[in-house]
Amino acid sequence: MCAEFKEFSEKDKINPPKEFVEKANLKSYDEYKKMYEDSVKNREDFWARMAEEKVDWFKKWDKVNEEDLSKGEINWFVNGKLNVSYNCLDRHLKTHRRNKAAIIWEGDEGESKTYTYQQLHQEVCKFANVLKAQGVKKGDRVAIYLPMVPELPVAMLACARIGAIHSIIFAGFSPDSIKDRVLDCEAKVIITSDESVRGGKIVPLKDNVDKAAENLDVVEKIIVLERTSGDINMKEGRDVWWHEEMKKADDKCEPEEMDAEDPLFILYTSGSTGKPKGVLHTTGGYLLYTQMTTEYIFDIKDDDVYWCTADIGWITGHSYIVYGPLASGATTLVFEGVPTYPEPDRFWQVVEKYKVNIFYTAPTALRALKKAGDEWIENRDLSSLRLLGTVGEPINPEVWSWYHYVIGQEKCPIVDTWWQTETGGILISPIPGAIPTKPGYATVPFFGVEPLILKDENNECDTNETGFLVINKSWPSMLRGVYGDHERFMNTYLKAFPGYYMTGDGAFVDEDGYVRLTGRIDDVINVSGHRMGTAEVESALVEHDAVVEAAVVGVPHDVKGEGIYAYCILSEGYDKSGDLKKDLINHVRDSIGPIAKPEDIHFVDGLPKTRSGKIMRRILRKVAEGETDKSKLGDTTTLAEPEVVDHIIDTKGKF
Ligand code: 7RM
Repeated sequence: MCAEFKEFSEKDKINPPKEFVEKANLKSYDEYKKMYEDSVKNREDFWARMAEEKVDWFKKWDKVNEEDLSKGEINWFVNGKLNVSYNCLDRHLKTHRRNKAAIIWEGDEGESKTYTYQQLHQEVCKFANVLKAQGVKKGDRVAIYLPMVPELPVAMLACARIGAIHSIIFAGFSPDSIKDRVLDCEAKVIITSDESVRGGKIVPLKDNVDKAAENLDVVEKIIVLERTSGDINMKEGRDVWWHEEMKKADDKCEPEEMDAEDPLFILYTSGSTGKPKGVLHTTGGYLLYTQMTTEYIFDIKDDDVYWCTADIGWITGHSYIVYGPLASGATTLVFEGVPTYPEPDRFWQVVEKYKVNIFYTAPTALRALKKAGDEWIENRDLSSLRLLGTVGEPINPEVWSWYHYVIGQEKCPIVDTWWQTETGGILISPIPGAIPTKPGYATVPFFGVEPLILKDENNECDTNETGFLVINKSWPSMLRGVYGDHERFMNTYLKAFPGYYMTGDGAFVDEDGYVRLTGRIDDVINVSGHRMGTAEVESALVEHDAVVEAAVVGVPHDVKGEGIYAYCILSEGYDKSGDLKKDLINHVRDSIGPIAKPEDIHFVDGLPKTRSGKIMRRILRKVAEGETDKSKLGDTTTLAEPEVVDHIIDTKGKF
């Protein structure tokens, strides 16, 4: 059963509904344009004005911006002093927001809890004192491996309060992935819970941390939150209970005076090569930019309930569940569950329960829910919704139309927000109320952001011509580096196009000046909106004794967007079999986490390589998609052994 609606073509422009425009922050394209032009022409004045208006500073900056991208040096609000937790909490206590809900928590089984700004402030101050008592000092790294519970934002804000740098590890990651991250940033404390509950399933978080922390000298303390009361080991002298330490903690804790460029957090993200990189974000610019984008793009009003369905373990949760909304004084919903448990109407039931006004999710969730059928929506009251958002991957126009008609009832603008872990906040998105939308288009740059589409180092693309999306100059929430690896920072982002930040995405600009993203141009696969590096999955495969060489590509998947397809060459003595396939798939899951699980493994005797030894993934991708016609695989003349291509086509679907 599917509601009748006109499917938009990609050329259609949809004006924001009148009722929305009336109350919107920005009401016309001209207003946007004027402000945008000012933001790029008078860059420093613009940001100075915003920083003064939006953020509370202990001491004002000496200079707005100082940078040299050729050296990877980026400074915003030089010598300015502030504290992020002060801005997210304390300052609201002096206003009408003191008793407003800061966080509404909805548990996996429908339990719920609300924290007002005042209560949240108290919890954060207490936990900040717990951290201090465990020996955490300004500049120390704290790893956080928690489910989606209110204590997660409490832990983040407590770190920010005392100047510790948090590094959140998504609670779906394996012990090996935890270990890599904890070692890379040398975290001396890990915060976790006994177990997590998600979609009715229990995951042994503390066990995973125990495995990761075995023989890890850097880790001095593990703070354990009780979530399920499941059976776990507590190591004498190392492990302490969250609730016991909280009982002893004072609820007064002065916020540490931080420099605008002091690190706020490290978040690991996948790239085309090697292990995940520790993306480093700092204090002043990040806070200002996430707060401002929250206010303009989500257009939050004081009595709105705002819900971003991402996990806080990813950047979307950092910026748009915690820091942006709380700095704005909004009510932010933290949801522990999944879209389809116990039934595929879980999201809509939560929207109905809390009368959610602003709803921000990922195309992968929308595809799954659209597929489940509209009967799951028909009996739900979604009339509170005012604005819808999407993030994580390109949204196909059919899904966009469904979102617009079936979920938004034609009265909610859709903001398709493009950004990355590295950008800290949204760089390209419609401003609802001011920018007519177009299915599939992220549309226009946010204030102060100057995107360009390049053909090569010296040439820009023409209208409608796809090229490399780069950003001219920095913006306040740009990453400041790759933790502990300046060279990698330079090589990955700043060397390819000198003077510009390279995003790794392809895009074009159409005749309306609207940006449309076309996908990654590197070897990064986007699985359900999560980034997976091909190199990471390949190294997990070759870790297994049965595999000598592996090549991984992304294949289209109707729910996940892209799925992982792995070609493997087996070691001597191993036979191609269905059991071995299963073994390898499980091995990848155990070594990285469930999101990295390949859809299929294809055993081959050779891989298509150029004479210089580079794997031609283009060919592997096409064969994985089902192409059997050799003439449609493009140029294969540079291959060292062209016969390999026939072999790969012949063995598809077999062992
Ligand atoms: C926020 C986030 C970043 C990559 C990025 C893109 C893709 C994200 C969109 C999108 C098309 C969008 N951070 N991406 N948003 N592609 N339209 N609106 O997702 O670091 O995890 O991923 O995701 O390829 O480079 S991320």
